[in-house]
Amino acid sequence: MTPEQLDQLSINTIRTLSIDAVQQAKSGHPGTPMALAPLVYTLWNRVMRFDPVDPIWPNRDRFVLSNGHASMLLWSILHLTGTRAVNADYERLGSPSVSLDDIRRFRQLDSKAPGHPEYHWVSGVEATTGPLGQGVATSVGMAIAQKWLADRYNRPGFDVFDYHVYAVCGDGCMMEGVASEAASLAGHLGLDNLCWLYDNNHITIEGNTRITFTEDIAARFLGYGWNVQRIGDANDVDRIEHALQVFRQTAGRPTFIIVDSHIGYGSPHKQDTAAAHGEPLGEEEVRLVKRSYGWPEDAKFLVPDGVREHFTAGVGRRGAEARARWTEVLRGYRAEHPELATEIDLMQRRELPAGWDRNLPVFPADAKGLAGRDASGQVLNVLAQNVPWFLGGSADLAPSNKTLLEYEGAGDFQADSPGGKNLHFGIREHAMAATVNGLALSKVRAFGATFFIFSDYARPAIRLAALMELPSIFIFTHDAMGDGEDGPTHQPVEQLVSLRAVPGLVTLRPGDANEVVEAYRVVMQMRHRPAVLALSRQPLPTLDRTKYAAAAGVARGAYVLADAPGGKPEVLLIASGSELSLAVEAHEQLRVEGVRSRVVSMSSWELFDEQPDEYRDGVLPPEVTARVAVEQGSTLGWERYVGPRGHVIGMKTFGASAPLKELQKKFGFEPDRVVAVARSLLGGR
Ligand SMILES: Cc1ncc(C[n+]2csc(CCOP(=O)(O)OP(=O)(O)O)c2C)c(N)n1
Ligand SMILES: [Mg+2]
Repeated sequence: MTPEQLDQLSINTIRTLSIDAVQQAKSGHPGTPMALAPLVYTLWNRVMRFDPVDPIWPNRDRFVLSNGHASMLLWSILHLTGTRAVNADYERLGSPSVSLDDIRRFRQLDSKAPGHPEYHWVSGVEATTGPLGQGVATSVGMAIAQKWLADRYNRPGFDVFDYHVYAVCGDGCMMEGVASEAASLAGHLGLDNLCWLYDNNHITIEGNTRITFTEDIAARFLGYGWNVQRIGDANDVDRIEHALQVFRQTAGRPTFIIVDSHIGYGSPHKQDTAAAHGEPLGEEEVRLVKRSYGWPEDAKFLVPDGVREHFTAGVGRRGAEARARWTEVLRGYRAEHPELATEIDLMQRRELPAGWDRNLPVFPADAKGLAGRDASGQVLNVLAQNVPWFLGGSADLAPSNKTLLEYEGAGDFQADSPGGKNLHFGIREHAMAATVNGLALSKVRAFGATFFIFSDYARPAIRLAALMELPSIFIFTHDAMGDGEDGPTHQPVEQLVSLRAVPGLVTLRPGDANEVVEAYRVVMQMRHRPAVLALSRQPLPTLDRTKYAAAAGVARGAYVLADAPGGKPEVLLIASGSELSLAVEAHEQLRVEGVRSRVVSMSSWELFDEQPDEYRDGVLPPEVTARVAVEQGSTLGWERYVGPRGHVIGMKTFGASAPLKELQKKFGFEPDRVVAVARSLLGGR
């Protein structure tokens, strides 16, 4: 066979595997894999530095399939390249990442060929995609990470990090706002290591894009400051290879390649129609398509002889050589720069360096107190110095969120200063959150910040962080009604409970400055789950820890802060965040009045729920049914802790625009109210 014939055979193998898998599953998206097989083939087999034997080799090129519905492209390529599996402990297993059997069981329970690409489930998947736009936005974080890593770790003669980031996307991704934010940011930052390949097929689910999407997308990306190229024929592999070469030679700006393609390529009745997007072609049409490819019409899941070998000779050989060279480079690097090499090792395993928590502040008791955001700012500035690869920024609210890293040398991340640790996301919360995920996927420890109310704008990526089991950190200040006069547009109500509903995500709403420190201590040690920190805008009294229990209890989600004599309470006061000191005040008042109350500081439901029964029953004794929860957020869900005889002081409406004091009065967040509720639960005592 000629090399051209082998190319074609490999491309048609991707196509027919995709077609057969969708047909067998009776669901999925055949049309786009049929159209993009030549693109993905060329990128992987001719260009990418990826070693199938070690899909987590740190300097590999990254590939993100942002149009995740075309997942069969990825399953085909991971299978044909012989990509190996890796487990959660980063051990290379040697077994295939995606077997032919997995492809036969596309979209079935436990198959390594699920409906959409899932990081952490299938080795070789760089990011979970499916919610359109998220993949491309995440790729911007990966590109930022590469720039930062190169700046910190590369040394003359030692290019430890010089990889590229590729993302394939479709009309859907390009219509989503998150992609626009991310493209704007990438253009501003001049990320010339980033290449998006846009499948310009003019088709989405409802039909031709003439009904929805008619902008001049080339002009749009030129406006963002990207280099724009166009490939007029998605089947022209040489042209594709050339465009990718131009990308690698382009300095100072990201590359956007528009690829004109035909969805359902080769299907006599479905090519160029929405019918090719999201349903099986049908047995008869499958036969006709295979005929048009010159493929045996009745063969199913056929991988012809020579195809696997062709991938081994292409991406397999190139990847192995690149990794061997890199390993050699790292060997020399380890000798000359042992400390930096150790950092790279730790980072790859998501571990922390020795002394990561030294010099964390301890705040003395102070009735006037400190705002959660201010305590957080101090902690961040310590952590970022202790953990070199810990960085992040805010969506234009750093002065308010107190997330600025101000120590000498922290610096700003910009095109001409890629070693800076302060990221400036601009007013782009959607892209910020996805970018933080991209950084976390690159093993950089990253945080993003904004007001808690705008967590709604970051939510899709927060959800994906949880699904991907990434240690992304989301810092949200102005966590309740503390910004009183701004009014209900700025006052979160349902945000806490809705984030608590995200599986795997840890939310923490610390109640004073020392709890903020402990919250960060917990968060930093989480390797595989994201965290949300909800922090106050206004000062909160710093509790006297010689009188009350130590803030280290935060690690267990909830702990007994102040107790009744002999540890025998008759009423429980449970609170988080700004309401903690309120509960303490009520407790002191009740004590004077002879009522035995206990204050439980509950900053994290998730962490508390994970404690053994014994601990939980110790904190919330089942026999004590008089319970009051106080939190400036939706009351929804608190029943599980206060029980049927308890009472929740929380929000059932939006807030209002007024000074905080008046709002506290109006909505009942005052010690007297807590005392009154406690007493009424005790039968009016
Ligand atoms: C955020 C989001 N909204 C909607 C969907 C549902 N959806 C999946 S594919 C698709 C159409 C995508 O069109 P395009 O990107 O052009 O893909 P093509 O059909 O060309 O492969 C839609 C609306 C989704 N996956 N994510
Ligand atoms: Mg399309």
